[in-house]
Amino acid sequence: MNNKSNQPLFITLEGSEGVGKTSNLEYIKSLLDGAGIEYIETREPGGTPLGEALRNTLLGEDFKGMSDDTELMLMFAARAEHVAQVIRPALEQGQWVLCDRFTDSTYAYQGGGRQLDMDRIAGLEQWVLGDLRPDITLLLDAPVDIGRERAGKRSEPDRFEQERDAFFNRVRETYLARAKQEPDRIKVIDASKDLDNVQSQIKEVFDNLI
Ligand code: T5A
Repeated sequence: MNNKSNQPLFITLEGSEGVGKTSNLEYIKSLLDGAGIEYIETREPGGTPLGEALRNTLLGEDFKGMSDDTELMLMFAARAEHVAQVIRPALEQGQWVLCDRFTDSTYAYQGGGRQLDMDRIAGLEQWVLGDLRPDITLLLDAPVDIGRERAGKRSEPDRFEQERDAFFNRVRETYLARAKQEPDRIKVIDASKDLDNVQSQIKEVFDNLI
C-alpha cells in the first residue's frame, strides 16, 4: 500500500454494476472529512463538462450500436480531459482525489467484458496518463447476480447494464485478476456482505492509510 500521508493520494473506487460504489462513497467521504483531509470527489466517465457529455453518449440509448473501439476511445477521450483539467491540478495543489471508477474499469469492461486487446488499452493508458496511476483502489466485489439484483431495484438499466451475465462475469474476473497482480494497490472488499460489514472493511483500509 502506498502509505504516504504527507502526499495527496489518488483513490479510486471500482467494481461491477450495483456493488455499492455510490453507497460507500459517502462513507469514504466521512472518513476523509473526519481526518481533516482536503479532497475532491469526481467520477468516470465524466468529471468535466466534456466528460459528462461523453458519459451521456456512452451510457445512453442514442448511439447504442457504437463499435467497441469507439467506446474504448471515448472512455479515454473523457479520461484525457478529466486528468488534464481536474485530477492533475487537484493533486498538484495538494488535494486528495476520490474518483468513482478509473482505468481499471476500462480493463474490466472494454478488456474483459468486450474482449478488446489488453495491450491496446495499456498503450492508451500510457499515452493518456503518463506515469499517473491511482495510489489506492478499493475493489468492491460481489457475485454478478447480487450486483444485478441491487442495481435492478434502483433505476432503468443503462447501455452497459443491458449486457448479459457472461459479460459481467468477465468484468468481475478481470478485476479480480488485476487485484491479484497488484495487491498493494488494489484492495478487494467483499461487497456481498451487508453495508455495515462492507464499511468496516473499508475503514480497515483507511486506518492503514490515514
Ligand atoms: N465504464 C466506465 C466502462 O465501461 N469503462 C470505463 O472506463 C468506465 C470509467 C458507469 C458505466 O460505465 C462503464 C461501467 C459502468 O457500466 P456508473 O454509474 O459509474 O456507470 O456505474 P454503475 O456500476 O452502473 O453504478 P451503480 O450506481 O449502478 O452501482 P453502484 O454505485 O456500485 O451501486 P449503488 O451504491 O448505487 O447501490 C445499488 C443498490 O444496492 C444497495 C444500494 O442501497 C442501492 O439501492 N446496496 C446494498 N444493499 C445491500 N447490501 C449492501 N452492502 C449494499 N450496497 C449497496
